[in-house]
Amino acid sequence: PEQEHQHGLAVETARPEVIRPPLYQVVLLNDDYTPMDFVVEVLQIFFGMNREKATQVMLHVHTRGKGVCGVFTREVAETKVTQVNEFSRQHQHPLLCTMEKA
Ligand code: TYC
Repeated sequence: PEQEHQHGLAVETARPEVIRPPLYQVVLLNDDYTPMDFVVEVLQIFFGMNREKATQVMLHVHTRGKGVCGVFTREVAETKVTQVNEFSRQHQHPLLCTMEKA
């Protein structure tokens, strides 16, 4: 009852509905073998980061064990994870990318 009618009756007012899809964090995991330069490349290629930002995120993952590369809808996040993991395997690196509900 957001609006009172002149005759005292409560009238429901329709409001435009905003539907927010569930979001997922794409997460990069640290390992002991993947070269730092390769991780920086991955972050630039697949997450559109510049070299400076990619280096920051790589160092965060290196020191903290994992880090968020970006937040996306489910299908986009799934595609990023698959692309990063396939790219890493193609280059014989064990780098792992996963997703978590935000
Ligand atoms: N720990 C790796 C090294 O010392 C670098 C690295 C950073 C690996 C981030 C994975 O997601 C990663 N070469």
